[in-house]
Parts: sequence; C-alpha cells; structure tokens
Amino acid sequence: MSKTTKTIAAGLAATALTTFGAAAETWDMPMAYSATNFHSATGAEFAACVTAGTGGDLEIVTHPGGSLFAGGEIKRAIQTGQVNIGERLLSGHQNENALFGFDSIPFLATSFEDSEKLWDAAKGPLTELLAEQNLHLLYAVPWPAQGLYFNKEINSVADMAGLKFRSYNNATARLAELSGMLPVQIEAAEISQAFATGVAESMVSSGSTGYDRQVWESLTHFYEVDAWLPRNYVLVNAEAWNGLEEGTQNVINGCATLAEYAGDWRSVQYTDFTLTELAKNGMFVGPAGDGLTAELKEFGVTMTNEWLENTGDAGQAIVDAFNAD
Ligand code: PCA
Repeated sequence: MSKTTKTIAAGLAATALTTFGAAAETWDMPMAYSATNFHSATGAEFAACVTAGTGGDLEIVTHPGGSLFAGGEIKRAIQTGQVNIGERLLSGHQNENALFGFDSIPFLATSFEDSEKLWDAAKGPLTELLAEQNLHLLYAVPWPAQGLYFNKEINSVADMAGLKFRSYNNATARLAELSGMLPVQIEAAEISQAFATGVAESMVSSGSTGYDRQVWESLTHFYEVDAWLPRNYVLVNAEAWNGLEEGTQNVINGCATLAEYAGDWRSVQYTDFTLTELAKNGMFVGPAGDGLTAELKEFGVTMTNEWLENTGDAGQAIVDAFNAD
C-alpha cells in the first residue's frame, strides 16, 4: 500500500467507527441443554435478534449442550467475566443462597399459570440478589412441570427404596433422600449415558428432558406428578451490561422480551408433544397413583417448611405475595 492509500484507508476506517459506533464485539453464550431443546432454540433466536438488531455491532454466539461450560460452571463463568452472557438453571445454586430454589418447591406452583404468578412474586428479590453477585437478569423461561421417571412400575414411596436417583439441584437431591433413594448429581447432557450404564435408574424432570435425551432407551415409566416448574435464566455480567451503550441495551431488552414470550409459549407446546413422544417410544406415561401422590405431597409440606426456614422473611414474603395474588 502506498502512503496515500494507507492514509485514505485509515480515514475510512475511522469514519466507519464514528458512523457505526463501537467496533463489533462477540459474546459467547454458554447453554447447558441440547441444541434441539426449546430453551436452546429460544436462546439461538435471542442471539440472532441481538446480532441483527445491533447491525452486527454485538454478535451473540450460543454454545448449547454444555460445550463451552457445563451447566454447573456457567453462573461463575458469567460472574467472573470469563463470558459475558449465558443461561443457567439457578435452582442449581441453592446451596449458595436458598432463595435460588424458590422455583423448585414441590407442589407450591404446579401449572404454567401458577409458575408465572410465583415468578412475579420472586422476580424483584431475585434480581436484587443477582445484582449483588455482579449479574444482570435478562429473561427467564420455565421448564414443563416435573414428573418422575423410573425403570419399573412404582406405586408407593416404599417401591423407590434404594434406587439410584439422578438429581439436578438440592431440591431433587432432598426429594431422593426423603424417598429413601440415593441421589447422584448429573448434568442433563450426561444422563443418557448414566441411565444406559446404570449409574442412575430414576429422576425427576420434565417430558422435555426425557425426550431430548431419549430416556426410553433405558427407562420405562413417567409419572406426571406436576411437582414444580423450575426456570432457566439468561444472565449477563453486570459490568459488561453497564458498559454497553443505551441503544444496545434497548435492543437486548427488546430481544429478551420476545425470547421470554416465545420461550413460555414453546414450553407449553412442548409439554404435550414430548409426553406423546415418550409414550410413542414405548414408555408408560400417566398420573401417579393416589397413594404415591399423597406420600409425595407430604414431602412437599416438609420441603416447603425447610425452604421457609432457610430463607426466613425473604422466602416468606415471596410465598405470601404468591398466595395473595
Ligand atoms: N430438565 C432439566 C431441569 C428441569 C427439566 O425439566 C434437567 O433435567 O436437567
């Protein structure tokens, strides 16, 4: 390049920067669940929306299936700025702060409608708690209602004794303990193998995860217990968020609102679809018997009380606001 060409090129580059704002940036977005899962599909659309909406100034690239960070590592990765954005099941961090488990209390909110009400009650305190941890909340989407998977017919808690139970947070591990099962924490991305090799023989989850991981290859029964609807949360490193121009923040907020709406809708649609698929692939799919249901509801009372003891006034305020609505 001649000196004159170089000067012109530098001038053009400077004009491009002033015209289009800051230089383009890429944010990697780790997600724990398989690419075909509805949360991951929603996240991919959210990322494309931000990339298009900012004219490519901010490109978000999703990494589903735990390929960049496993589920359990995602929250810390965002907090510490290893990545600027990611999706995480926050109830997996109940041991850090019991409030994170508000969405995994058995039989408190058991329908999409109640899950929304509970979220309305919890959103304020949860957003504050996240802010204290250098995290900015963008959107949250519920999983379908949680039911019980087994490799045999189960009619009572006594039938569950000694089973190896795959857990994904404290509440699921506690449910296993109360039922006399042996909890083993395993990421959703790893469960097909865990069931195939006998490391786990049962779990509580949605039809969605059973379908995503084709659990009919190892398991036989799904009981629609409708125990709770845990949420996935899309979080941004607060410093990265605060460093964005207002216009970029506005685009992200718009895309997040769309994503939450689309995700909620997909979760509802996915419920029937995935339960039908489990049955088509040979599994028993149906409600738990009355005896088992009654026993599980007692565990629900115990676990609600334990959660309220652990969270004190903050937890009580959420439950009260939920009940008052
Ligand atoms: N699937 C996730 C969490 C809740 C759900 O339905 C899992 O099993 O890991």
